[in-house]
Amino acid sequence: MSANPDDTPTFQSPEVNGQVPTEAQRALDLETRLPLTGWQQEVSEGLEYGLEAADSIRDRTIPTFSRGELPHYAGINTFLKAPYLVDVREVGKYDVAIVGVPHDSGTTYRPGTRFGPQGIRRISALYTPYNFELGVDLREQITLCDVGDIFTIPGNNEKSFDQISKGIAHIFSSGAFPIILGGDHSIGFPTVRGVCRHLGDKKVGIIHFDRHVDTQETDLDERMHTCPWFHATNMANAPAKNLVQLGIGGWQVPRQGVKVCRERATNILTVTDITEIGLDAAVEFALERALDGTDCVYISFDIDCIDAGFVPGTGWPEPGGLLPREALYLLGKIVQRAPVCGLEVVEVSPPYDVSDMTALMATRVICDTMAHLVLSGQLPRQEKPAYINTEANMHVDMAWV
Ligand SMILES: [Mn+2]
Repeated sequence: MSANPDDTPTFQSPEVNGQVPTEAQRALDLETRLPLTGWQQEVSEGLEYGLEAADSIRDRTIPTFSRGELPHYAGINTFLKAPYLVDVREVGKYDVAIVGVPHDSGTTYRPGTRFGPQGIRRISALYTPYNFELGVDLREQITLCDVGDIFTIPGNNEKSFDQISKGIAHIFSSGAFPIILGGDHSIGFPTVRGVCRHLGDKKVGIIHFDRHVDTQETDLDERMHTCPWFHATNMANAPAKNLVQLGIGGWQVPRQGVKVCRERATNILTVTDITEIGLDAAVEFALERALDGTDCVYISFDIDCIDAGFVPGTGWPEPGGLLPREALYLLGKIVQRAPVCGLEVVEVSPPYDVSDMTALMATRVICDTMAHLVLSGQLPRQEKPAYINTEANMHVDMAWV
């Protein structure tokens, strides 16, 4: 081998059976194994309900009225253009249910997350149901519905919390995997309360991606978006020792919340911790602690865990957060190895967004989670997970005034 004259390192690709064993090569192979049944059904329904195209259209899979994925800029935007489920009593027939929680009365600085569900649904129209590297096609592999939004009560956190807990309990107990589009982070308490109502004596660990601890009892005299984990970890089904907080740090962490983290011994990693111990070690840290004595894991993903430069459309942007690919790597590895019982993505505020990029990041988090649930065999649902108790216990949380 002759030396490179200008000292530029030369890349030598290792070959196995004449092929370069890259992720890209693997992805090319994986695609051949995916069926096209769902796509063919979408085409035939499109032609039936949307009429065959005008005579000049050569591609005869195209209907006159757009009735599916294509074109991406057309149509009525549910999440990923999934069917809108009018009768929520039917939700248990689906593997995954998307639900919006348009609530921002818990916001203490920039409002606007009440438009989060709409913003996420709108930009989700950009996505296909297929991911190249993962070799997953959601249209072919799971059933997905969008149940629309919870009827929240503007200006009243407590009444909204009661609505949210009732709605999430309904979806969770049906067996459909709940994916919640926030909304500010105050909804983290009532969403987890909805799950806990149907856990019986089982327990849930919470993995919380955020720049903020969100553990103080009250903020501005109410249970605001800085407070969900104080109240969630008061429930016996959601012990504080199983709360894992990833990406915490900066100039917006209230000292009264820090005191609660110390007292309750929650499990915190800063961005520096994560980058210094490495992403795989951070995944081990999270799984070990969230799964210690619990039966399932709930993921609460605050979009502001990612560096503010990537997610300007949020309530309390804080520079110095995770890079998108770091956050997606952590999330993917965690979902692959934990029994996940639900996901919420919160703090997307479209009025402050730029080019829909914050809402797009939320869409990415949701689609990646679904794909990793497929790859780990958690979806499609074979049967209702054993940690779900059909009976509702309405007394999982203590009275609070
Ligand atoms: Mn936050």
